[in-house]
Amino acid sequence: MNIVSPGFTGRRRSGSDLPPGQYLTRDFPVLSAGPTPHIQTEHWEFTVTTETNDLVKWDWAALLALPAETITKDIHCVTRWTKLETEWKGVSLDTLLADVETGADFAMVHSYGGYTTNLPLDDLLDGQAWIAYEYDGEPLDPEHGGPARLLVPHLYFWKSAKWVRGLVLSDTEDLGFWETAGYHEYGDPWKEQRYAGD
Ligand SMILES: Nc1nc2c(c(=O)[nH]1)N[C@H]1C(S)=C(S)[C@@H](COP(=O)(O)O)O[C@H]1N2
Ligand SMILES: [Mo]
Repeated sequence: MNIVSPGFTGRRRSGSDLPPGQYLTRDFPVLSAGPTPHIQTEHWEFTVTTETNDLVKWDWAALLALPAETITKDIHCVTRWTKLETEWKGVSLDTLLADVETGADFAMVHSYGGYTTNLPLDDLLDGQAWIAYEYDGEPLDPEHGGPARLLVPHLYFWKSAKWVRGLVLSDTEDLGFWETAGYHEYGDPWKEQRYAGD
């Protein structure tokens, strides 16, 4: 006897998976503030600059040589769509930052093309953030941030910088592209921190 009825084969999710003010989508919308940069992996590099101006760099081969994780997470865009259980492959920021000596509290994320976004360094650590280079088992599409993007799914998705090229660590908090334009400096979807002052 088949005791699994159609429609109940997956893990059941309830409405409480949805942060306030969000709706579910099955599509994967593309949201980019400018044109899609096309970065060849042979020219790609990721750099971390510390508050004392130390520089640590990885090229594409070095990134791929690091232990990768498969990550399944819900993502929440401030334009109100939420997509459940998106699957990524990438390298944890814990792995990348393990050998970086820093006492900084804040990170500015920089992308090819000039996009920036800011967040506390703690939000990049402890299994909360990755440099992702595969989506759904395929190399990440350029329009979704390929060859590699930041993935910080516990914050609104504008923090997940596409075409990521580096972090600048700092003792003081500066604001990134959307944060300067009036979006919240932190952006917790569960607290509905959409705009500055929320
Ligand atoms: N470099 C860069 N990263 C970016 C953006 C952008 O415009 N440029 N948009 C952000 C916003 S607002 C969202 S919702 C997500 C969208 O990612 P997607 O296009 O893969 O859905 O990327 C974020 N990262
Ligand atoms: Mo967004």
